[in-house]
Amino acid sequence: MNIRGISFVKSAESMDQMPDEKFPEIAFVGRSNVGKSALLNMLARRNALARISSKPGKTQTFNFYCVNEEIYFVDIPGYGYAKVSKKKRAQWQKRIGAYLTGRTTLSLVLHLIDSRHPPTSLDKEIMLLLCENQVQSLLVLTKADKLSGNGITRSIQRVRKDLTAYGMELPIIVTSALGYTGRNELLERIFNAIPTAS
Ligand SMILES: Nc1nc2c(ncn2[C@@H]2O[C@H](COP(=O)(O)OP(=O)(O)OP(=O)(O)O)[C@@H](O)[C@H]2O)c(=O)[nH]1
Ligand SMILES: [Mg+2]
Repeated sequence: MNIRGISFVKSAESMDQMPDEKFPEIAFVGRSNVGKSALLNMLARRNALARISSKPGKTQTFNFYCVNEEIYFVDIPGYGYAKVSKKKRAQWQKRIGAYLTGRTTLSLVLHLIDSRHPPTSLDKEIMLLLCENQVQSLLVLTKADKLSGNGITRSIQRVRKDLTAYGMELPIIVTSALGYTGRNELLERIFNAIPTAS
C-alpha cells in the first residue's frame, strides 16, 4: 500500500469543470492555512507538487491529482479565510458544500484541523455536513511538530469532545508534514477506504 505514482490532472472552479467521476476520490478539506496542500505533498513525498504558502488562501481551485492511476486526491480551497469579501467567501462555502454532498465518487474526506487550535464554527459545520450526508471521513490534526506530547493529547481530547457532542465517532490521526508523522496510518486508512485499490 503505497503511492507509486502521482500526477497533477487539472484545476476546477466548479463541479462542471471537474474530471469525469471515474476514480474514487479522497478530498483534503479544512480551513485556509491548516496544511492541506502540505499534507498532500507529504503523502506523495514530493516537496512542490501542490503549492503551499504561509499566506492563507493559496489554493483557490479544486486541484485533482491522480494516484497510482486509480484514485484522485483532491486539494480543495480552504474555508474561513478572512481577507476575501463576504460574498466570495459565501460562494466558496457553497461550492465546497456542493462538492462534499454531490460528488458521487467521493470515497473519503480528510478533514484537517490545526492541532494547536480548537475547531472553529466552520469546522463544526463541516463535521455536521459530513455526518448528515453520511460521507465517510476522518479527522487529521495537523502541525503536530509545534506541540508537546501533552499538547497533542489535549488536542485529541478537544476534537473528540466536539465530535461526541454531535454523536460522531471518527478516527483522529495526528500528523506533521515536516516529520512524516502519521503518513503510514493515513495511507492505510486511505487505501482501506477504497476496496479495489492495491
Ligand atoms: N510546522 C509545520 N508547518 C506546516 C505543516 N503543514 C503546513 N505547514 C505550514 O502551514 C502553512 C500553510 O500550509 P498549506 O499547506 O499551504 O495550507 P493550506 O491548508 O493548503 O492553505 P490554503 O491553500 O490557503 O487553503 C505553510 O506555511 C506550511 O509550511 C506542518 O505539519 N508543520
Ligand atoms: Mg492549499
